[in-house]
Amino acid sequence: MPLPPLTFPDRPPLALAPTRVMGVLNVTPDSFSDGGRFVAPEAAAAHAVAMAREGAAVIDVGGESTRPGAQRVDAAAQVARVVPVVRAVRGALDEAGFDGVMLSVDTTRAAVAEAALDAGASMLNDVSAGREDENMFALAAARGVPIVLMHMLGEPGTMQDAPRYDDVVGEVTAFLEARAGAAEAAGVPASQVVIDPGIGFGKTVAHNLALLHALPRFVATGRAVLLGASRKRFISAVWPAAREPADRLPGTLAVTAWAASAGVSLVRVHDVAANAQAAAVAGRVMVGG
Ligand code: HH2
Repeated sequence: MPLPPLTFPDRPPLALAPTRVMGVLNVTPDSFSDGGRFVAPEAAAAHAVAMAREGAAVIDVGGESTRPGAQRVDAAAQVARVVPVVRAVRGALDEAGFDGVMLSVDTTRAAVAEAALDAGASMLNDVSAGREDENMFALAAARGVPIVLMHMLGEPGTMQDAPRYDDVVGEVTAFLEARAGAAEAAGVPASQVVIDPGIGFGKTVAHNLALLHALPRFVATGRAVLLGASRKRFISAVWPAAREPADRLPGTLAVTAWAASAGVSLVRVHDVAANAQAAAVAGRVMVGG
């Protein structure tokens, strides 16, 4: 039975349970996993509809890769990539009866976010948590849309150069609480703020595993939590045979099942059908019925 559409009601974020799936749609030439495959709006729209059929509640469209060492993409180039795709995807989803599936835009630039909202997006995903563009929170507040705030140590270009923490879970929690507070101070309701520990963003394998272990602590903050672990490199550190991103689905599913048991609201993934099934079964096992 399909889950009802994802909503961000004006009540405690934990009302987002059970865990929903956000499907990744990168319109970039260089993303680590799906780079170059969905740049054309028609290809992007077909893939988005397929992900909606597979159970995605949100489709996350991004025009800038944030993989370690990636080159930055300016706002105008992101708008040129993202806007035609958002428009085509929104139209195709509505036509296929998936008007309840949300589109989010993965950007740190308010100009890109605003253009995407105008084209049919209804959620923001900011991996800089509002630090790169001070207009991001005001935009989320003015448009009444949810915003994901992610932790990153440093910048994509250099973030994997020997990241250091004294207490990774404590520091990431404190950062996210401070950024969520800044968003609220700018007028974003608490129910519209989603926090994300930022797996792989300025973290060693040990840091990533500690953060994943601590997912219940992030959920216990009372905020909605998003997790992006799909096909990421720490999986191949645990299981070296999973060398390429496409080899890492079983490890991804293990994390998704754990995240669903821990009460995470959204998992951002490349393989929607498999992750939706894993999240649904783990969630039902967790509640015992
Ligand atoms: N991870 C990536 C991109 N955006 N956003 C959030 N909120 N959380 C994440 O963990 C996250 C994210 C990296 O994955 P991907 O989009 O597949 O790759 P690339 O950055 O190379 O486009």
